[in-house]
Amino acid sequence: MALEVGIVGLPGSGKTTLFEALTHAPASAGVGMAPIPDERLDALARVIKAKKVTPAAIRVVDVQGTGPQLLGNLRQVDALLVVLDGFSGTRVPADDLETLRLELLVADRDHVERRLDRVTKQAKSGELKLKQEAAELEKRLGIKDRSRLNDYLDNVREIEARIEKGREAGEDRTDGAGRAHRHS
Ligand SMILES: Nc1nc2c(ncn2[C@@H]2O[C@H](COP(=O)(O)OP(=O)(O)OP(=O)(O)O)[C@@H](O)[C@H]2O)c(=O)[nH]1
Ligand SMILES: [Mg+2]
Repeated sequence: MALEVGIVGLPGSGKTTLFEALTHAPASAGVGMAPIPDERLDALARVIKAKKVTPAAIRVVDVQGTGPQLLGNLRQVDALLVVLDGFSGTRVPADDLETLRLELLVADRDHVERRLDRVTKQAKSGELKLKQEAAELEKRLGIKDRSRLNDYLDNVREIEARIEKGREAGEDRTDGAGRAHRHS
């Protein structure tokens, strides 16, 4: 089974463009193989006069969606390849990376919470293994996330403040009808 890499990134960051460049598969495929260049292979093929040369390949997935939905589509891949928009001049790539990390974090939390919910119900049967799993999940949610959750909340507040500021700036540029221009 080939190594599988999932391409992730914010909407419009260039995921599909990279997917097509790597796999030469159409965007509609969503999954493709990216051959791994290896000059030794060509040299070997010449020596043994191989009729068919099959390079090793990585399976590449153009992952759709963001948020919890994103994580569901990601769970089976071996590695993530993050694409950030550094070409348009309209984004701050470091900020986009932070946003993406937060989305993954929140999606992870949701996943653990849902699993905990289920296991807690099942653990009422008294099965030790399930009780242990529930305790483990609780620990992860509580300890591992509490400090991160504060970071997350700080970030949310900061983003909200930034949006609010942008809105105020936008309201200065109203048209004749008094509507604010939208910048998208
Ligand atoms: N100049 C430039 N344009 C790019 C680059 N990568 C992507 N684009 C353009 O940016 C736009 C969005 O690229 P996509 O590859 O569709 O982005 P995406 O992340 O797949 O978008 P969604 O699937 O909608 O989230 C397209 O018009 C691309 O042609 C790049 O490296 N340089
Ligand atoms: Mg795309």
